[in-house]
Amino acid sequence: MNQPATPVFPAPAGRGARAVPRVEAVELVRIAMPLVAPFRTSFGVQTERDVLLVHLLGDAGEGWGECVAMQEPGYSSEYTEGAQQVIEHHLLPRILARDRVGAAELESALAPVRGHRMAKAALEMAWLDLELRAAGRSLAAYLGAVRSEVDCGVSVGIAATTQELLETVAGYLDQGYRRIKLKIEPGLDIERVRAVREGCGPDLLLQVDANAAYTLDDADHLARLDEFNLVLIEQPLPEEELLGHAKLARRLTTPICLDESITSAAVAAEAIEMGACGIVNIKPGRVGGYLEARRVHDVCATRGVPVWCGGMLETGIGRAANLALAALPDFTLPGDTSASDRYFHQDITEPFVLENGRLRVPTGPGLGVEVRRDVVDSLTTRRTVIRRP
Ligand code: OSB
Ligand code: MG
Repeated sequence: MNQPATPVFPAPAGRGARAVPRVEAVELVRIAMPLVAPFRTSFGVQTERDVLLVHLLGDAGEGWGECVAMQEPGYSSEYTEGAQQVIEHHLLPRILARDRVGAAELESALAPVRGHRMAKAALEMAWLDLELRAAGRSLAAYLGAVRSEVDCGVSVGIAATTQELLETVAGYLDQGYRRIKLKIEPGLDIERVRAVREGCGPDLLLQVDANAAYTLDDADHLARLDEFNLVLIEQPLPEEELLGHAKLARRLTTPICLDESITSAAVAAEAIEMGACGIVNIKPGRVGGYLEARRVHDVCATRGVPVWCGGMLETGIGRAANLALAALPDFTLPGDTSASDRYFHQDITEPFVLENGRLRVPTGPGLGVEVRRDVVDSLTTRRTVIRRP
């Protein structure tokens, strides 16, 4: 930890041909993980995560990755079954046709396939884990982490009643979460936010996430949120509407943070230049992987735009990697990196436990977590093995 950030991405080991492990087979494991409570957003209700895991079996050990796509294409156009299809039929064939492909070479190898960033990111995560484990190096050190623990917030779904929302928020604050994010949608916004602000006091770090549920015609309505001194409003308008966000930003005092819209470092640079956002939520799956996420971080840091680490209801695998990323210098706001028990009764790695409102950044080789194979097996709904041709 506390290593200087590396300016470019070197091969993790860099000593001879053995530095890059050879992948002999890829196991795609689909698991069904029940959530501790239904999670309602403006795009739907989730009661269970349908997760695609990528397990690499190499000549020098194993590697695990997690695909953050949801079962339904409601957050973005990607979804679990589609990601599995594109991984099996379009992405893996391009990699397994080669002898040894390093994690840093994946992006160029997969560039002929447009989009499908969550699918690509899942492979990159597994490749980084495999390679960094073999090299005895942590993902946090590789990415340039500067802290050993990160401040945690929690994303609170749309509740059935205001009373229920207040109880849920109070429970999270008791656990020590340092920031509350409320999911909102038209009609369940102003009064919900008012109730939480009045119930929790002026010092609570409070923000909202609309998941693209509004239009620019709602500008006057959204300006009513300004009186609540929110840290930010996340993704009020549809993904493609960068100019719309820039226009909206001029009508609000609450800073706009983009999530869905930020699909790459290049888009982040454009959005910032247009004035579409003053804060960026970084999700590695959404931008195609941890290396691109690091570039988004760098683009924002250079332009004085704070970032925070978003979440996609990840298992311990993706959570471990997100914590490594959140340890980079420009992650100055608490993220949606909550403890395992906020999502699942039983995680598939050692659980992440909140300590004084923070989670520890894993320091072990690779992602730094051990996958509990017995738990994975007990949750498995489908298993596909792809061997090199
Ligand atoms: O928009 O940030 C979002 C969960 C699934 C899909 C999109 C989002 C979210 C969350 C929860 O807000 C983040 C988390 O706790 O993992
Ligand atoms: Mg969001």
